This record gives sequence, C-alpha cells and structure tokens, in this order.
Amino acid sequence: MHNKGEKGAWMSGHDQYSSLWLPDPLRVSGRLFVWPNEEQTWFHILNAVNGQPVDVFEKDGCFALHSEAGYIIKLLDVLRRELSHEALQQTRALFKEGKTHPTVADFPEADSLHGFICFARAQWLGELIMGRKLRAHYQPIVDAHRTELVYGQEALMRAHHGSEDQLISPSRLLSAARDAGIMPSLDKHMHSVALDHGGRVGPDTHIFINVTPRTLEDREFNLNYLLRLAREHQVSPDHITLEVIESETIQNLDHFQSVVARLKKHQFRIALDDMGAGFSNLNLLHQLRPNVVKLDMQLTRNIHNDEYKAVIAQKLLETAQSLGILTIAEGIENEEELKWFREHGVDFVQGYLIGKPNPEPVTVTPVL
Ligand code: G
Ligand code: MN
Repeated sequence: MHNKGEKGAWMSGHDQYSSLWLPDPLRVSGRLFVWPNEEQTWFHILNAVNGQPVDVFEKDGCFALHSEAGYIIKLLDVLRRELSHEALQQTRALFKEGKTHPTVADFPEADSLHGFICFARAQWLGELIMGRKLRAHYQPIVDAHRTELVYGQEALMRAHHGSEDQLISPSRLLSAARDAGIMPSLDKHMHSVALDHGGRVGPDTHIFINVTPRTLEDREFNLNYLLRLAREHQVSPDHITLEVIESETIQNLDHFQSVVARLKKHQFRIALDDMGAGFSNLNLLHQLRPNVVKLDMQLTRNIHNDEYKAVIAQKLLETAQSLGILTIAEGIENEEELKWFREHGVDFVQGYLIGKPNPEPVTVTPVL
C-alpha cells in the first residue's frame, strides 16, 4: 500500500517518482474503501458521491468508491471541505488496486481519511509539477494615470489537468500544497516557471511573483537559488518583486525578517499583497517594510459607492504614501473604480478593465 515514509522523495526525479508511488489511486484503477466513524459521515459521503459508482458493504460497515481517472481527487477535495476535522481523522480509508476486497491482514494499512486525502493530494500535485502542467499566466500592472504604460506583469499560477482546457484554480493548488506540506516546492517551481518568460515581458518591465512566508522561512529556500534563476533568465533582481501573501502563517518573525533583509540587500523588491483582506494585517507593514503595497480587490470592488471601503482605502494609501511605499490597486473592473483610485493618488492599477491574466504577457493595454 502507499508508503507515507516516502512522501519527501517525490521531488527527486521522475523515474524514481514513478516506481515509488504504486499503487497510485490516480492512475491505477481500483477502489477506495472507507469505514465511516459514524452514521452522519456515511450520509455526508454518500451525498458527496452524488451518483458516482459506489459499492456498499453493510456487513463490514464500509463502502468502496471507484477510482476513475480524475474523479477520486475531486471527490477527496469535496470530502475535505464537507466533513468535520473529527470525521476526517476518525474515518478510515484504504485503497485496493483492481477488484480485490480488503482482508483482515490489510486493516493495519488503513489510514485516516485525512491522511489519505493529504497523500493523494500531494501525489496529484507532484504529478502536475513533474508533468510540467503548471503554467504562469501574466496580468499587466499599469501606471494609474497612463494605463497604456505597462509597469509590471504579475505571474499567476494556472494548471491544466485532464483535457487541456480544464483549468485548476490556484486556490485548490495552494490548499493541496499546504495539506501536503510541499508549499515551498510549489513556490520554487512556480518561480522558475514565472521567470521562463522573463525575457519576453521586456527588460524594463517588473515581474511580480507570489510567495508564501512559509517558503521564505523554509530551510531549503536560499537566496542563491533565486539569484541563479534571475541570472539564467536575464532578469535583474531589482525587476523582480516578491509578493508576500498569507501573513498569518509567519512562524518565526526574526528569521523571516532576516530573509527579507537579505533579499532586499540583493535588490529584490518586496510587495505586501492583498492589503486590506483578512489575512494581511497592518503589523506586517512595519515588519516587512515593503517597497510596494497591493490593495486587495475586495476593497476595490465598488469603492466609489462604499463609504467604509473608501475611508479604509484612503487611510491605507496615505499610510503607504507617507512611508514612500508604492501602491497598486488590484481588481479594477470599471471606470468608476479607476477614477476613484486616480483621485486618491494610487500609483499603479491592475484588473480586468486593464487586462486579464494571459498565457502570453499582454504588452499593449488600453488608454483609459
Ligand atoms: O491573491 P492575488 O491578488 O494575487 O490573486 C489574483 C487573482 O485575482 C488572480 O487569480 C486573477 O485571475 C484574479 N483577478 C485579477 N484581476 C481581477 C479582476 O479585475 N477581477 C476579479 N474578479 N478577479 C481578478
Ligand atoms: Mn498577488
């Protein structure tokens, strides 16, 4: 059965990866046997299964879900969302290849459903990375007053799964990486993918890449790797802005700050992302001392008609301006939002009104 001890080995090479990971519930057909911890969990799961093939073994207190390509991983995502933490921990799960039924001897192999979900999601993500299915799409960031001047391009993670037109949302990828404890690997991989287009965005355009604090804190993260990537792709570090997201996950502030200080010393630029959203707080402004602050799109939405948002955004802009920090308003969708931010002195804007994320960086943006 699957061997959790080998979880860390999945980055070590494609060949090794294929042999280590059998049987693979995503590639091998088989059944996932589930022993729900209580009756309510039965109902929840059967609801989530929603017409997909399932064998019920009432006598054994379990049922089996058929693993069809691409189906089981989606189902696991649903279960992870729908079931309580307790139910996930206490429900047992076991994957059996083919049509075989578990015997008493298999039982010690059964994992908690939670463990199985983490394992399967790590495997799914590993497969996307190894199969080079992760791509960067680029969204232009332009001068607020002259929207035809492209200042930067934010690289946004996208994944194609199954048929090529099936896109996987970044939030699903991020939550899988978090569950599987491989966020730093995902971030690092995305940085290299993002910079692959480095040359194409033009030498004067800044590339914005997202990074979680966890990655910056990770022992495996080192500056040399970023410097090497920048050199290989001929992008100067002062044209690479690291957007720090999800501030609540900072574990060791001293260490985090020392990493940020070293990045700045090498001329990388730091942005505080999603300012004004729940997980980006004012404390981080003085802890991070960023070069750039990005105002969250929830604040932007309808700002011209919302007194509360307007006051909050205005104070955030004033704070950044008096500290000499550049400002970007995210998620601009209409002319009124753009007008509001222009009148309140924002430096740059980003959003569907100006340009949507695109596989090729959009270099011609509208005059608004
Ligand atoms: O967390 P961050 O702000 O980096 O996320 C940006 C996400 O928001 C991207 O996935 C992008 O597709 C999406 N996005 C970008 N511009 C707009 C916009 O104008 N409106 C909306 N609704 N979403 C946007
Ligand atoms: Mn961002």
